Amino acid sequence: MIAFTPWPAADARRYREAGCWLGLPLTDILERQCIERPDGIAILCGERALTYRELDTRATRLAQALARRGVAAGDTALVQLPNVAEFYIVFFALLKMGVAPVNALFSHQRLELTAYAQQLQPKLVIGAASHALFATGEFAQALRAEVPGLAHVLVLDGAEDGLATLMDEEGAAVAFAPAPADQVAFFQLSGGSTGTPKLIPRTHDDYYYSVRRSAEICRLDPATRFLCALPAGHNFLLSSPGALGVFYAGGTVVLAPSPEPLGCFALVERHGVTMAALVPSAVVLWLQAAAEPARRAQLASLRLLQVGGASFAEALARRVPQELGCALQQVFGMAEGLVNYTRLDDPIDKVYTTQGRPMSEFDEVRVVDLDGTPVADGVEGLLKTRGPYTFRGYYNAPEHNARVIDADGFYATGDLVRRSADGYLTVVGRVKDQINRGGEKIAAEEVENLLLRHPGVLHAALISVPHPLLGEMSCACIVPRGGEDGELRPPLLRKYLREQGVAEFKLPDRFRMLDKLPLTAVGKTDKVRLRAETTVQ
Ligand code: J2J
Repeated sequence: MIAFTPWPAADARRYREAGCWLGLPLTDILERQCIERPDGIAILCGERALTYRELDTRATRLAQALARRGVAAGDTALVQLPNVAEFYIVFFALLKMGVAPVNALFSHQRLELTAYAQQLQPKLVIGAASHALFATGEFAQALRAEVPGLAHVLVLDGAEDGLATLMDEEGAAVAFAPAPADQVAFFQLSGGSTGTPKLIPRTHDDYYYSVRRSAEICRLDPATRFLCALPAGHNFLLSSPGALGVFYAGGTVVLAPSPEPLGCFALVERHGVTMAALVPSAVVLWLQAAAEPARRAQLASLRLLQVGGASFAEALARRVPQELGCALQQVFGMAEGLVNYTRLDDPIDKVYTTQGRPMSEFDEVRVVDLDGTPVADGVEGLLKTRGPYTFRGYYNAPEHNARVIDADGFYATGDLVRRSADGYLTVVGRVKDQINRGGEKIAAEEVENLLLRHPGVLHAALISVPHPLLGEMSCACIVPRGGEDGELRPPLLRKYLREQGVAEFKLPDRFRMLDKLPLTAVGKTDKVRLRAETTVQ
């Protein structure tokens, strides 16, 4: 079994007795639909439609093919797939056999995937030939050096050892079972604020609860047609209520490669999409596109737009119902657990001005000052939380866990919020060293460490600066080692970072050369001052 920090026994008992934890694996979601509506359409992907039965059959076949090759319960897998039906087939296949995957984002590159592989030591890697990393066998070969136990690399649409072959393989049936419900089902990705990307173990029990509760809050039913236009593996799109919530309700997931409005609007019209989930920067693009009446008309079936992942300006929120013709729901969540929703019957001003309240009555929220003392309602403070679907520790990261999980098991989210008397949260900022670039999270330290490897860089600090569309973008403040250096021109620095294999969205949008970095009293880089002094056009 995979090691993780469990909930204390008393809490676990409470969550079970209250019916939060049912003792069922996530694969129950699929099994239910195979009985209730096997011919219902689970997934629409390009020209392909997959019924629940087909989804289940393909997942089972893949699981058997993998089991015949020695992949077994307790193993882990590193998966990187774009928004295609195979994402869910693979996910369920692995869960069925007790193999815990981590779903890397498609935008991730060599550095991120290698970091995940080093931590998880996967038996199996699944990628797509449409990604440069898996277009040739080179990266797979390099991974094998890092991961001695890596036995199989499967590439979707690849030349050999294709995933498709395995999903179609006939052979002797092999017995397998999901991990026990109170054990790790899979790993979520942390947005991160440290040098190394962290992994979040999620159990069947805790994740399934968040999925059911989310589906209930969003009133999903078999008629729901959900547009998944952000990365399918992201917690928002998987569980808030995301595709798993939609499958739980017997609805249909419509896959889109990106939130780009023209493609999405066509899918909404073609498939009668009723619900979509977006980050704020994508909403801006949708609003622009919908200004044209013919385009707006394409959205006629859309009833609910969920917006989350980054701060959503009230002025934009107010435009959604009017200009897109659907209800708005704000979602403030995190892969570590806690998810807040505005409710569908909330007074409209709450929907415009808050990021909702916790989904569960068992979510515990503390808003505290820098000393950890609770602040009064309405006063800005740090958000800490624990509950039936909030993790108790990152995978294999005791030192970091000691910093972010307190003695009572509360997770310090790093978000600055205000809580109203009725429990609604408004996100006002953050204390974690992270840049939220249109919903994509960048751990400043990770990029700083890469910059510091450059021979011409003495000091580096990555900060956020405002961006009209993304909300924030990143600016690297650099102290050169030896005065003006042609090697430090932005295109060269970006090239340098790219060559190190980091995801494109982490490349600094701006660079600023400084003689020295401002320091705080304790000698750390004073990022507050740095941000205040940095103006970008
Ligand atoms: C401001 N900041 C927000 C919001 C997340 C649902 C929705 C989003 C995520 C997600 C998720 C925000 N307003 N509405 O997992 O299930 C910032 C906060 C938070 C961090 C978490 C879900 N919604 N944020 O975004 O793990 O800073 O999850 O702590 O990617 O995003 O990022 P992530």
